[in-house]
Amino acid sequence: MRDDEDGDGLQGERTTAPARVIAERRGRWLVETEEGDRLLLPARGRLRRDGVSPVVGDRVTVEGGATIAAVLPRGGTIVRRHAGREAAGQVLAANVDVAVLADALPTPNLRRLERFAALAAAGGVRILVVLTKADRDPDHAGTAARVARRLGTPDVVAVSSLDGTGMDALGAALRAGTTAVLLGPSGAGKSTLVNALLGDDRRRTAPVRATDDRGRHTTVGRELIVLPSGAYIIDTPGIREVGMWDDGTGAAFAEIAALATRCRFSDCTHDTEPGCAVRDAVPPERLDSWRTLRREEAWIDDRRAASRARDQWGKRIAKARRAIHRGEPR
Ligand SMILES: Nc1nc2c(ncn2[C@@H]2O[C@H](COP(=O)(O)OP(=O)(O)OP(=O)(O)O)[C@@H](O)[C@H]2O)c(=O)[nH]1
Ligand SMILES: [Mg+2]
Ligand SMILES: [Zn+2]
Repeated sequence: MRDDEDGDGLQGERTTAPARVIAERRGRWLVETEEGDRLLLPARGRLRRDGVSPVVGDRVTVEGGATIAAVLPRGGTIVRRHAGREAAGQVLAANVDVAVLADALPTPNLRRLERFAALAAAGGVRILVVLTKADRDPDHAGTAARVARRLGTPDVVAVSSLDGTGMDALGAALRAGTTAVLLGPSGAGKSTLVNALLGDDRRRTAPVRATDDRGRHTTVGRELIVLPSGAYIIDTPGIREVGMWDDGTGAAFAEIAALATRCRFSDCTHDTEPGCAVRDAVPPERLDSWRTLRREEAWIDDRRAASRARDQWGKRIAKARRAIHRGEPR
């Protein structure tokens, strides 16, 4: 904390204190102060207008114990394309050190994991793939190894909240002070995992549908939970589909970027060009995922650029109108 943010010494001024956002509840935010007090507070209108509404994980300053006055600069973020709005990003969680990508054994969805990995990379967040329900897959170690190879990361663990498989490895990855966010589809067992880490049944969980193994969207809001180890974990509602926002494929598919430097053409698309160093070295499904995500990133880049241009244009028109009103020469 900077000295000037500590209002304690300034008599007569309203005091400001640092706090962390735990959850959002109907336009208010549950924050925890450094003293461990929990307050449900509104945020200043300015914050919300400027598009920096607090999100779970944010570090904020609270003024007079009554309002969130500022959101401090964010570290790692998870940002997805807004599901309803045109060319808008939605910050799901802030100040995240590690994204725990949860997907259930015996058939984790590799494409979804690759997409979440790119989303995390875009926000500067490292990943830990957690394959849940290991008790349902006798070859969970083999599956984990396959996933690790495909995603090009050593950080894959198979866990079971039921029989305790892999829970030590997961616990060790969540050190005191670390903030993790759980990302994965409904029914993957995210909340069950949080309960197992907590050692109690605080988070509500529900059985998946027997017909198709899908979850019932049991968790409805994001919430930051303090684990006994001193790590923080953000439980989230299941997301099956998520749109890219910032570019993350460069980092999430680092092996492709590295190989591409040896392609004959610098703008090689690794498709049919001669002298391509990528095409035969990367599994076709992996290259396919990369292509899909790259295309999506390029598309959203265009949309964002167009939206910025429209904003600029709108501002110029508004300015010209004001000038006319005042009778100024144009
Ligand atoms: N066999 C087995 N079942 C599990 C395991 N972990 C969770 N489940 C079951 O999976 C179902 C869904 O678990 P939840 O924890 O509610 O799933 P979730 O990912 O939080 O789902 P949402 O909140 O809807 O996103 C429950 O019936 C759990 O008992 C596990 O390790 N093994
Ligand atoms: Mg849940
Ligand atoms: Zn190539």
